[in-house]
Amino acid sequence: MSALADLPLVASGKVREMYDLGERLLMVASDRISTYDVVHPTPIPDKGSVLNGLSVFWFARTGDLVPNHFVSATDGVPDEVRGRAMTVRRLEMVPVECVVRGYITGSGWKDYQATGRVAGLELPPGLRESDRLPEPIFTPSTKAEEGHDETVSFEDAAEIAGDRDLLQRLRDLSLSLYTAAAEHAHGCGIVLADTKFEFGLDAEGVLRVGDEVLTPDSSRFWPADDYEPGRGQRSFDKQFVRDWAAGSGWDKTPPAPELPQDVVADTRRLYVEAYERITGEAFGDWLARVAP
Ligand code: PZK
Repeated sequence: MSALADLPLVASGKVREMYDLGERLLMVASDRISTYDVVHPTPIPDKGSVLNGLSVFWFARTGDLVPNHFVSATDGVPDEVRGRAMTVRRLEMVPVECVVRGYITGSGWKDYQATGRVAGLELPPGLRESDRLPEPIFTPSTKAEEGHDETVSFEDAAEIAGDRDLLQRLRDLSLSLYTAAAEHAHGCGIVLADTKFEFGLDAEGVLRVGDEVLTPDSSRFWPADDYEPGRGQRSFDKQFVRDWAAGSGWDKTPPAPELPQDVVADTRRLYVEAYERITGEAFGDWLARVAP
């Protein structure tokens, strides 16, 4: 098996990396955590394995609904990153972020308060922060040059994708994936408030969902037993980090501070709990299943 250090790095994000395996790509999730878009110097042990395990679970569970890029969590994965990596098919990515919102929060709540609309879609009057929407909405966004993604209308996204029919298919696939996942998560005591997908075309022209899917880094997970509209909700995974950061005096600009060991331990426990509630599998069984 090749060592990670010998593989060409093709892309890196704040908390993950992608390597060239020739015909396939290797996606590696790290244990790094960010709050307010800034990465902390302290890792959360097992976070990468939880996120990768969740993506693998959802790819398997939704593969008959929407084809995806997943190939293997074992074959071609270097020993040193087993658990937190997968091999995937190469895709030609569509440069549109496919956001689905089932609840009104974050930038969607800001836009709604200012205009009564999100992504050009008129929403009913009188919604409270975190309210469930009458039905899930597709609110595409584009990678802004700097900083945050910018929400755009369906028509603007169609223009960016260069193909209105393609964007219609992306919307339908995104809504199907979100609806199936939100229903499953609800049965596990987790509200899947919103999520983001990225799609691409494979060598045969088949449209597939790529990236990571339905993880706490690409979605908002809320504990269902705390859910109460009219206020912001606690994050399932980052509540301890955000609570600690709020009381720490950190002004949310880089560099992010080291996290205390009790915050690390509590946060690790929440990630593992999210994995176990959603998959119904002991987290240790996932690691054993992919161990070299
Ligand atoms: C691809 N990214 C985002 C950035 C990451 C991921 N299947 C694919 N084929 C070709 N390109 C990509 C994918 C996927 N998924 C994804 N950029 C390119 C990205 C940084 C780190 F792990």
